[in-house]
This record gives sequence, C-alpha cells and structure tokens, in this order.
Amino acid sequence: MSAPQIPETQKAVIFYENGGELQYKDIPVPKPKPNELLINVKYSGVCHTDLHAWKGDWPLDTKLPLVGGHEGAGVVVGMGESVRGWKIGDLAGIKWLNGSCMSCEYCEKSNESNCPEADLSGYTHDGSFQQYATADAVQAAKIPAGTDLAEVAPILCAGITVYKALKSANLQAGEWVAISGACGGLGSLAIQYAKAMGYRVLGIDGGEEKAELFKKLGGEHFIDFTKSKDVTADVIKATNGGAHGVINVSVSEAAIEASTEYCRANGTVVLVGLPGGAKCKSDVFNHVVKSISVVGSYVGNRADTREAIDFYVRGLVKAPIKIVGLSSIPEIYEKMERGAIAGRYVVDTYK
Ligand code: 8ID
Ligand code: ZN
Ligand code: ZN
Repeated sequence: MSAPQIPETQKAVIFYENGGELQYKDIPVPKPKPNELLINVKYSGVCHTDLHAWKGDWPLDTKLPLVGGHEGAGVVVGMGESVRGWKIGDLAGIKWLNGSCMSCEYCEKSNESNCPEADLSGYTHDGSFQQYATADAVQAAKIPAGTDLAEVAPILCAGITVYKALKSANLQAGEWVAISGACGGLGSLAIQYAKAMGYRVLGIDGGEEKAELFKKLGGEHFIDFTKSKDVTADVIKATNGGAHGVINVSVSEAAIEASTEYCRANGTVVLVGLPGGAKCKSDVFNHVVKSISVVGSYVGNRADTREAIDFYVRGLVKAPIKIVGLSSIPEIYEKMERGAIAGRYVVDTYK
C-alpha cells in the first residue's frame, strides 16, 4: 500500500478549560512518537467519561487544552520507527489506556490500567474527537479487517469495561446479574455480554425508551427507578433473594448504595460508574452477615480487549448506536447529563 497523504491540519473538538467552550475547529495533525501509531479516526463513541473529563469533576487533572474521546476506530496511516506488529492500512482502536510504562509491578502482571504512569486517551493524551490521533502501538486495539468501524467503536471502552466487570463478578451460568444504569452506553452492552456469558439479566434504569431498549436487547426483568417505590425490594423479589452479582454503571451514589442491599448473600457488587466525589456506603451489618464482596473494576487489559472485540465480531453483542457529526459533541453532553441517552452516540469525524 502506498503511503497515505496526511494533511497538516484536521477537524477536532477541543476545549481550553474544564467546563469551557467545546470548540469545533481546525488544529494541527499530531506527529507519532517513536512508539506510536498515527490513526486516521473514522468514528468515535462518546462515553460518559468524556463528559467527566470536560467538566473536570474527578480528583485527577486533565491535560489542557484537551481533545477528548477514547472509543476511536480508524485506520493506521503512520507510525514511529520503533513500532512493531502493525502495518499501514491496519484497522486500529484508540482505548482509554493509551499507554503505560510496561515495567512496573502492575504492568508486569497485565494490570496496565493500574500503572502509576498510565497515559489516558481523552484525558492526559489528546483522544479520538479528531480525525488523526496517536496511540501507543502496544496498547492500541487490533481490529480485524472488514469490521464496521462505527459499530465497533463503543466496544473500545464500554464493551471492554463491562466485559471485564462481568468477569470480576465471578458468576456462574444461570445466576442473576443486576445492571444498574442498564440502558446507557455501558449498560446496553453489559446486558448483551451478560446474556452471552449465560447469566440472567435484571436491569435498572429510568423511562419508557430505556424499558423498551432493555427488552429489545434481550434483558429478562426491568425495574424503572423513576417509578419503583422500593428498588431494593423489587430486585430481591424478582431474583428470589437478591442478585448474585451487580454491575454498577449508573452515575448515582444512591444507586450504588442500594446495590449493596439487594446483592444476594455471598454475591459481588462491582463498582464501575464514577459519579464525582461519591462514596460507596455499605451498611456494615448487612455487608458482614451477607458476606458480600464490593470490588472496583477499571477498563480491561489487552486480553480483555481482544476477547471483548471477539464477542462483537462473532455477532454476540452490538451496541445500539446513533451516528451524528463530530460537531454535535456539546448537544450529546447536554443529553448525557440528563441521563437521556438510550444506548451510545457515535460521532463521524468527517461530519
Ligand atoms: O473503567 C471504568 N470503571 C469505566 C469505564 C467507562 C466508563 C467507568 N465509566 C464510567 C463513566 O465515567 C460513567 O461514570 O461509567 C459511568 C457510565 O458511563 P456511560 O455508560 O457512558 O454513561 P451513560 O450512557 O450516561 O449511562 C448512565 C446510565 O445510568 C442511568 C442513566 O439513566 C443512564 O442510562 N442512571 C442514572 I444517571 N441514575 C440511575 C439510577 N439511580 C440510573 N440507572 C439506575 N438508577
Ligand atoms: Zn469510556
Ligand atoms: Zn506500569
């Protein structure tokens, strides 16, 4: 393949201060470092983490100015001189974990997301809300040739994250998993991975559109938290004693607290959603007497990435996406803040 033409400038959505104006404008195309790929991003999913990064509501500073985005799917158009295992024209994905040191204790054990030097796409490293982005060649996701880039984009954060979170719940086939925040970006994929892994799926979210989506994606029992008088009692009743595992992907401290109450004895509560400043409150008597485990789960490693993509390629999971132009990021954030998105928005970087 002949070397692709790479322009000097490109379209991006960039902000200069947290919570400041999201500007859709021309910026320079970045140059890959020796270890990096240059990826022509075609599509990017929009994750709630991008909204946290823009608002700056986490106790970790973002780089500024910042180009957000970490569910980027595109084509390799360039690379630094030390890159191995990639060629021009390969399909590649930009994940939250852009790169890590690869030599600390955590990296050594394949827990690279816990690396103290983790470089994060759309947070400490300009991400996928631009037409050309750089990614460490070791961490960039390998996407099989012929894959639909718009559909695979949400797998690159939401898919990997919920797949790993489900593994962390240590469930057996036939057991109940409750997904709190079931019909947002992460939740709508969690329903499908959970089904494919053999679990019974209970979903909690709000509103008619979400209730319908839950059914369409194959969920078994839905609880509308905007209508239920007692979510905890409803979950315990529907699951005949509580969910064996809970995947918390809502952005709600109260929902996390409730999950410790409706988790079944000996079950596992998995914390995934990251409401700013939230604490996980778990009643100690309940926690001990029911012997529950509360664990955190943070994206996934390279093996989780490969496996999560494989579920998509095999047709077992498919994110319910709406494709809009890159310039629509401000409107997407506004809807996301209201919890009004069923499924995932994906932006076309050329619109
Ligand atoms: O690695 C990680 N741990 C990781 C990876 C990716 C994303 C964590 N996250 C975090 C994000 O930063 C965010 O805090 O997971 C959270 C969810 O991300 P998302 O799925 O991209 O967000 P969304 O599409 O807005 O979905 C959130 C859903 O939660 C529902 C909303 O209605 C929406 O459908 N929800 C809310 I807000 N409050 C709820 C409640 N009390 C609720 N559902 C049930 N009960
Ligand atoms: Zn994300
Ligand atoms: Zn490391």
